[in-house]
Amino acid sequence: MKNIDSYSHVRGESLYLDDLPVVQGTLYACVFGSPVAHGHLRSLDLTDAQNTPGVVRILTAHDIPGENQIGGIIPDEVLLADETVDFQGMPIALVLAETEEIARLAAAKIRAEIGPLPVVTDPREAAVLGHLIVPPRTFQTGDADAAFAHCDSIFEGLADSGGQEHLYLETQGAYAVPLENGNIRLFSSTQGPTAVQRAVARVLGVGMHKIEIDVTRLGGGFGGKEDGANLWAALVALATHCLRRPVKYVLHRMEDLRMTGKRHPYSSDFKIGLTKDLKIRAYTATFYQDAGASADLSPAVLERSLFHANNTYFIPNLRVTGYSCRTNLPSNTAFRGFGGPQGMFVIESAIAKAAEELGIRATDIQQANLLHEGDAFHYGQIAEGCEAEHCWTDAADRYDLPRLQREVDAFNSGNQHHKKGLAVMPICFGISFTKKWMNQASALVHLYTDGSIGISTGAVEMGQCVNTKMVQVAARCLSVNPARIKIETTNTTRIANTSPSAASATSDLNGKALQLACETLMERLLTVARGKFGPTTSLRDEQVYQNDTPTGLFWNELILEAYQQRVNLSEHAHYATPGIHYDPTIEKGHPFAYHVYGTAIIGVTVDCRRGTYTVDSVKVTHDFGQSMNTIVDRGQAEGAIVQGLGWMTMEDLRYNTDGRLLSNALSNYKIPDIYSAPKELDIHFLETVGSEWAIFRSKAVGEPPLMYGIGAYFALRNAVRAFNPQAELPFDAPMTPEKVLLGLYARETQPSLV
Ligand code: LUZ
Ligand code: MOS
Repeated sequence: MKNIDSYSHVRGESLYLDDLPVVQGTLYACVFGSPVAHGHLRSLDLTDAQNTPGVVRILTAHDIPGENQIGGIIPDEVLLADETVDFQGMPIALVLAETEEIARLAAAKIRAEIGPLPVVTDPREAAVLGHLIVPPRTFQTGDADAAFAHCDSIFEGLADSGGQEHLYLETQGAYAVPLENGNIRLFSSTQGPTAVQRAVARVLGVGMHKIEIDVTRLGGGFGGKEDGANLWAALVALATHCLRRPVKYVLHRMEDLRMTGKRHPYSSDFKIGLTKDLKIRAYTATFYQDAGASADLSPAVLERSLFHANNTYFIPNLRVTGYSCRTNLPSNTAFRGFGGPQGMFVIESAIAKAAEELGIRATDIQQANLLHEGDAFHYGQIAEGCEAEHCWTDAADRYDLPRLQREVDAFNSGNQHHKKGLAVMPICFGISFTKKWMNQASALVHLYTDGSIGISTGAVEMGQCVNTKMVQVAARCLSVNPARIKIETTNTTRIANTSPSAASATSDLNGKALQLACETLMERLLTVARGKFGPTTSLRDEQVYQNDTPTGLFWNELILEAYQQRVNLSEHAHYATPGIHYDPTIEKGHPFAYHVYGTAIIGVTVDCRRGTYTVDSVKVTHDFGQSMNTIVDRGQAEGAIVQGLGWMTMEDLRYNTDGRLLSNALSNYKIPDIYSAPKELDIHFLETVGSEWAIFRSKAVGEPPLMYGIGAYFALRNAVRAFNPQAELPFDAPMTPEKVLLGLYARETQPSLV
């Protein structure tokens, strides 16, 4: 089944936040953000801004009736700065005007007097100063220190990975409309409608029941709108509360780039110990996470880095520690992979370092250490339905890895100015929110008397086609034509207490809830049908069957019959993932419903005169389980791979030491376009049974394939080393063409340049 939105997308008729018709009297908001990254807010001069014709009001922290606080995990994030400013762009005041242009013009006229404080932009520096968001956490198994003594070789090093801008096509925004009795209806571009509802209620000092959040769809989220949407929604809601007028704010791209948090940059230390037969006997790592100015989701992101520190390898003695470091940058936040990719980059760096020093291929170490069925992860969970080796061998055989390696070697001996590199990237990603309580969802189904169907779930459509999958679930469970089904907007009055659409788990959680609701309705309908035709009656393809004989009683008539018998034709169902648990006091448990596995082989070619490169091919064997929609799942995998490649190769997020974003526009922050996408992208759907905790055994797909992109970093490294075997390259992603060029000529030509 194709994306149910494709028709309206292509015609430009799909409604995003900025397409919603605005109500008469709507005001437009614009934030005045801090011009400096850290300081005491002494005074504000609003006079010129206030005197601008068309400006209705300017709000500051003093106008907040409830709590000036939107921090989710830790209350360390004010809505509007009051005493200090903690990052450049931090909202200080909100201008409300008759037009968007006037609001922006007036915001530019605000002056703030700010007493400077020291600016920290480096997580290791923050750690030394003791600026931690939460106390450090350590996950361990076995005894790494003792095990190093029994290793035949030990390698240590540093591995840094950069941040990443979400670059959702649709920027952040919200639109609040006042209702009667102080109630507010709020349209938000959010992955987490309930998170927005909670933040707004808190800031306004009202009950959550007075705030209704409605979401049609998002033009992308990628994690940036899991918590990141709360701020903008709370700002417009505050304005609507104060002025009793509708208020809208959709960020301009450059505002969004400057003021919103991104993927967390990490700086890490590692130490890896191997035996002669290349088994990883011991591994330790310390992660310094750049959390930015407030906690946001950083501790949870760090937790996932610790969970995925072993990637897909069995390591009997492992100790990993994570520091979440407070810096003066916009608060970094969820981003597809949620810390997993950062943790995996470090172990892959450690393996690459070991391979380089031992003069062997990294694949020899990778393959020797793959997880097997029944192995314990360092957090105690046992690998069940483990497809790590299955994926590896399928990819190696299917794409003939030895031949690919020979071809690269042959090319490199025959070419001086171009070098090829190859890397294999196996992945393993745990599916479930690592906070147990977040693993729940609900769904509401109405069967209307004409046989049409309305479904609501807590899932937010953000381009991942979850709505298509929800229609598939309902159509399959009710055995009806999908054309009968309308999927409603995601709305907190229909579906309360939603978890954000995140963690790759949206289809699983909401799909299972929807399945339960449909199954209950089906039982009720069958009871009606059996009353007519006896106990062997069934319902399929919109018709009632007696044994295997069609009865001629169709769906529409059955629904009407049920209605006339006063049967309840609506059902609300709730699903909570069974079997998961975790004890943070010992850092052990069974946090994930299941794991997703896969292996990618990545090939690149470097132009050794320019440092530029192309990704020639990405060849993948991926464990989708029993995919319920191969078109959608392939699209998710392709998109994630290209996004992962971007993070590892070209997306160079830079702040200066004053905390100012230098890569502040699409002219200086480059993401992959069609020319930098792999020339060849093969994805093989491995045949597996899937997991019973996945909806229809169709495994979660949103995040896991992003981590294949990590392979591109190591493929490039191999190509550079083919040209310059002496190059001592730091593990410092992204591998931009500039870094490639410096690596190609490290040592050899540097003296002659001086
Ligand atoms: N969000 C979250 C996530 O709140 N918890 C998670 O474990 C998670 N994992 C991946 C992506 N988003
Ligand atoms: Mo996410 S990183 O919002 O699944």
